[in-house]
Amino acid sequence: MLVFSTAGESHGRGVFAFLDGIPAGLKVDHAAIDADLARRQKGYGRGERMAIEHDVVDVLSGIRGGCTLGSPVLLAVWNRDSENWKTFMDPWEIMPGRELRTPRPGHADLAGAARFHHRDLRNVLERSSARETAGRVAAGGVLRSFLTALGIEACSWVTKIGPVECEAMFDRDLRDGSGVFCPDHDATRDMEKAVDDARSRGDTLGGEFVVVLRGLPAGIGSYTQWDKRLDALFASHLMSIPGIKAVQIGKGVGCAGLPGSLVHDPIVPTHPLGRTSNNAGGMEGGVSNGEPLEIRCSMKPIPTLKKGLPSVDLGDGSPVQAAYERSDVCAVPAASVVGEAMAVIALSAAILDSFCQPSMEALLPAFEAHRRYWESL
Ligand code: EPS
Repeated sequence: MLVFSTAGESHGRGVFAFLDGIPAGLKVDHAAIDADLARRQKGYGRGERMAIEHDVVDVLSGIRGGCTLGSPVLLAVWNRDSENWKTFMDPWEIMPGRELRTPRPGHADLAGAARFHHRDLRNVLERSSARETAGRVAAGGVLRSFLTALGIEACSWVTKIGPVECEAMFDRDLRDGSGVFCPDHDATRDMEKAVDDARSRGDTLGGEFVVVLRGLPAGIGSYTQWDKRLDALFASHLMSIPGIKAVQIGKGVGCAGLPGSLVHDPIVPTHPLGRTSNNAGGMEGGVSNGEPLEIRCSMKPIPTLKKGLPSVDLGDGSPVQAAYERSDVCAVPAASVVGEAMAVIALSAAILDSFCQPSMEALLPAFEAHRRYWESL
C-alpha cells in the first residue's frame, strides 16, 4: 500500500514529502522531478514569491544511485524565502506583537483558527498555503517514473481562465510554449489579457484544467469496495488541491442532462477492445476500461485580493478589510501541474494496491501479464 503525506510551512525551512510502499529497484528520473517543480513555479499570473524560490528536489532517504531502495522516501524542497522569515518562524522563540488577527475570506484562516483554537492566524496560513503543493509535485515526480516504467503517461493543460475558455486538443509543444499552459495561441493571449485586467482591478481569477493519463490497461481499480473505486480515488486526490471546488470524470456534469444512448461509450471489436467515445473518462464501475483517464478540475479565484475583502478583526470584533501582503493573481497553470502530480499519485496507489510487490523486478512481469490478458479479450 502506498503511503503519502507532506509536512512543512510556507515560510519555514522547507516543504517535505514522505512516500512509503514504492517497490525497490525503480529507476527515478531526477531531472524530470526538477522539471515538474520548475513548471509548478511558472504560469502567467504568479506573484513575487516565485521570483525568490528556485524549487529543486533534495532526496533525504529511500533513493540510492538513482534507484528506490524499497524503504521510505523522504523528499525536501527548501524554502529560500525562509531566510527572510526567521523571526516569524523560529521553532523556539518568535517576535511578539506581530500576530495576524484578520481572516481573509476564502482562505483557511477563520475556519482553521476555529479548528485548532489559534489566536494568531499565521499559525493557520503557514500550513494551509499552497506552497505545500511543491511537496506533492516532488512526490508525483518520483511516481511519474513508476508509471513511465509501466508504459503510462500523464499530461495536463489549462482549458479556462476567468471568462476565457478553450477546448483545443492537447499538444505538448504548444502547451509548453504557452504562458498559461493552454495549447492554443489565441486563447493564451486572451487568458493573459484576462489576468492583466484582474491584476489592474486588484482582483484574482480562477479557471479549469484537464489531466489525462494514457497507456493504462483495463482492470485497474475495483468496484468491490467504495474506497477502491478509481473515480473516488481521483476525486479525493484532485479535490484536496487548494482552491479546487469541483472535479469531473469524463463528461462529468454534462452526463446528467443527456439520455443514456448519448452518454455511454459503445464498445467496438478492436484489439484491445475500443470505444467510439470516452464520456466515461476511462472509468466504468470504478475500474479503468482501457480508454485514457480524463479528469477536469475547477479552481476558485485566489482568495488574497489586493483590493481586500470585508472581514472582522478577531481582536476587537470591528469590521475591517482583509490584509494583503503579496499573492498570485491566478494560479490555475500551477494547479494544473499539481493536478497532474496528484493524478499520478492516485493511479500509482491504485496500481500498487492491485500489484503489491516488493521490487520492480517482481511487479513488472505481473503487470505485463495483466496487460496481455486485457489485450487478448
Ligand atoms: C505559493 C507560495 C505562496 C503563495 C501561493 C503559493 O507564497 P507567499 O504566501 O509567500 O506569497 O504565492 O499561495 C497561495 C496562492 C495560497 O492561496 O496560499 C507556492 O509556492 O505555490
